[in-house]
Amino acid sequence: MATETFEAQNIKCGGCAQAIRDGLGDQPGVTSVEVEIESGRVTVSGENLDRASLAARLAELGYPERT
Ligand SMILES: [Cu+2]
Repeated sequence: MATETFEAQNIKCGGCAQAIRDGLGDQPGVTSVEVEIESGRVTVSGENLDRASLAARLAELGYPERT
């Protein structure tokens, strides 16, 4: 089991967290997604995770990584 952590922008509420759980949860290898609303931290767990494509998906959902 591996994890990838992202510091994302624009996470404001439970709806955002749910959109991220849904939007990343169906990506290849992903088994769980945790979202901390206050910090904007997103932790993805799974096998053979592709960090770049997860980051791209997060951005596509409207929550790009902080630069
Ligand atoms: Cu929201």
